[in-house]
Amino acid sequence: MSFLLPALPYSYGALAGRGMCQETLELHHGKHHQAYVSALNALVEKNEALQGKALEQLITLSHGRPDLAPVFNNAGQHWNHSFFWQSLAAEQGGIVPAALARKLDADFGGVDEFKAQFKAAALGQFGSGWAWLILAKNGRLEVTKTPNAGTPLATGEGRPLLVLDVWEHAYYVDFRNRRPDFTDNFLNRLANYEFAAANLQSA
Ligand code: MN3
Repeated sequence: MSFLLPALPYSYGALAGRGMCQETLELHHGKHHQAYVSALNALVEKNEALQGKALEQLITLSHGRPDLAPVFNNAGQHWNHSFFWQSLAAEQGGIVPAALARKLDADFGGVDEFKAQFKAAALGQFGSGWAWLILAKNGRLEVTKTPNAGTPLATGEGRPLLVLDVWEHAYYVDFRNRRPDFTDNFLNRLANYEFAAANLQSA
């Protein structure tokens, strides 16, 4: 059994009016994400010990193993991108549900303070990577960042609630080199805080 590229939960053009054009999604989902899935399938096919494992298992077993770095990179990228598509709202983005807003108030001192920390993480990630809102093991919401294909699933630092891809391929078509504008646009117009709230609810 091989891994499949998940369909986007919206059309390629659905986010065009909110800072993520059709070309970005066609390239990012149809080319970049597909390439990670195809590479992962090829690696698993060549290594019997990896066969029949769930994606999350492949991530945890390959984490920190230099001999399995390509497996970690492609499995992590597949998981992170699948989670990222859901972190973008199909219609109205950037609206924080009341229950999540209360938790953000409690743990960050307010929604704006959360956004400031998230933006600092997104900009502070040198080179490629990801910015995350997670539910940490101590029960508090935290912002974190991971390089390249890194994911909180591997580090065990908490449960992912929302993610932003800060690889250049995520924003270069729409924002050129302006990662700060891309991040603001995500936080205020694209982020699916309903998805984050549902993840928090089920945690
Ligand atoms: Mn990407």
